[in-house]
Amino acid sequence: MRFLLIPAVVFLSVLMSSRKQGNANKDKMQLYVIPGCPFCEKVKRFCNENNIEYQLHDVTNPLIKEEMIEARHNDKTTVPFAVVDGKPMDESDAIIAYLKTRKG
Ligand SMILES: N[C@@H](CCC(=O)N[C@@H](CS)C(=O)NCC(=O)O)C(=O)O
Repeated sequence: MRFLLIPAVVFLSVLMSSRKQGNANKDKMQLYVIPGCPFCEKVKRFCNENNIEYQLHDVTNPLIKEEMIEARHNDKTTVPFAVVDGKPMDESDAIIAYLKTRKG
């Protein structure tokens, strides 16, 4: 019986920790960028200076670009594009303005 119990406990704790990780990533701001884009850099700099976590996605990868187009529900392809608190947002100044409102 003990032989079954230990692997079961290990399996469950790994499962729980991977779920926590999944939720953390979902809550994190998702930031779609292209390398060298000054507007993207502005948003990244603001986040870095204010300890706001984000997950970067490079839309020079066609699959990532497709994912961004699906997420934003409009015809725009400009970056930066972000999903913050579940909300799709574009325009660097608008993204920063929104982040300022949730800093508390
Ligand atoms: N006003 C926008 C400008 C964004 C912008 O022009 N981004 C360029 C890259 S630096 C872009 O996405 N160009 C590709 C395109 O227009 O599809 C902002 O502040 O976010």
